[in-house]
Amino acid sequence: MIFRQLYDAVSSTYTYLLADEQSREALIIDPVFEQCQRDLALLRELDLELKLILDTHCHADHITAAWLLKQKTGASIALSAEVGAEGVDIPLHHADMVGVQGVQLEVRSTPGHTDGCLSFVLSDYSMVFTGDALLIRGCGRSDFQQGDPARLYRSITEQIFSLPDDCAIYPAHDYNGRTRSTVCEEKLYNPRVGGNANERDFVQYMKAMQLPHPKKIDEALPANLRCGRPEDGKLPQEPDWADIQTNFAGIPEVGPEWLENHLAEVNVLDVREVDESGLAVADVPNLINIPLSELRDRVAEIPTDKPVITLCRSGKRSSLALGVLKSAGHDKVANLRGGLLNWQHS
Ligand SMILES: N[C@@H](CCC(=O)N[C@@H](CS)C(=O)NCC(=O)O)C(=O)O
Ligand SMILES: [Fe+2]
Repeated sequence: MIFRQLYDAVSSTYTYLLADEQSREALIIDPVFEQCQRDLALLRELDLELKLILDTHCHADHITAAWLLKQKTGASIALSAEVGAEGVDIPLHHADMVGVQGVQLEVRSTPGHTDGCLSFVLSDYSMVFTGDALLIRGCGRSDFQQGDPARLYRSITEQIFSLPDDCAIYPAHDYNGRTRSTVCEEKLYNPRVGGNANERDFVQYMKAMQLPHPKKIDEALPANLRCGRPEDGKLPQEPDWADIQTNFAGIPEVGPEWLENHLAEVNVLDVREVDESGLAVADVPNLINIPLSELRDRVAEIPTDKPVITLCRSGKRSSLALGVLKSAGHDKVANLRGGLLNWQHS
């Protein structure tokens, strides 16, 4: 199985990508709206087809990318039926099996943080995605959104601690950079529910906690009840001056075909050194040659009348030039994917 744990630093959310090596079908758990492009880039680069989008619950601290990813890929959205959200394709219930070809998850109802919290257990019981029911050495709060500490205690002890000791725990958040735990570890060391804690100990602990409400709660809850569809139903704005694909490294790129067809509308910045021979770019209008090593000092020479496409031999160095251009105030910039090696200019 292909497995990736992705992180959104703004909301401290983990997003998980699971896919089958043979069928190339993928599912994603708890995607974040603002990270949609990142997730699409990874799917593209790993040659995977997104078929299923799951949320562990109706999040209070960030907006899900479920709707947005569905618009981009056609994948189905699965969420607890309990949430009653609009736009769900597969309403989930306790004990359901859900997944894609080669990756199946058992659905376990684990309420207490919210009513509709689910944990997803990989069919071989090697991994569990606990959402906010159980966090690493912590757990989701139970002071709003139908939170109920006694219910949460039972969810954790009955539905998660009943899994094999070596089952790996992957939560929806970690606020300290911890990435995974195991059932055994949390049974022993979770400071709220581990060791010999009983339900009463746990409930008293949870009731004594005082946390500020999540900063984005007023925006996130209504949006997540629409699976992340914006109120106006419009897709977020993307650059319209070029056919840009941002890769998983975060670099905005255009393909050689797009460049060939739009040469008159852009300035082309070749950042190769003067002594580099071969791969000449003849007859390119608006061509500027500034070696990367001189770019910081000479960036003012680049006209600001048009977007800038950067290039070099392989398209690697030229991607670094984008940052220099942006710092100098150029906002429409992109790299030529694969560089001159990938461009047969005619
Ligand atoms: N500072 C964060 C707080 C987020 C928060 O409250 N997270 C919930 C999950 S939706 C939680 O249960 N946190 C547990 C904790 O902070 O111990 C924010 O403003 O978004
Ligand atoms: Fe949550």
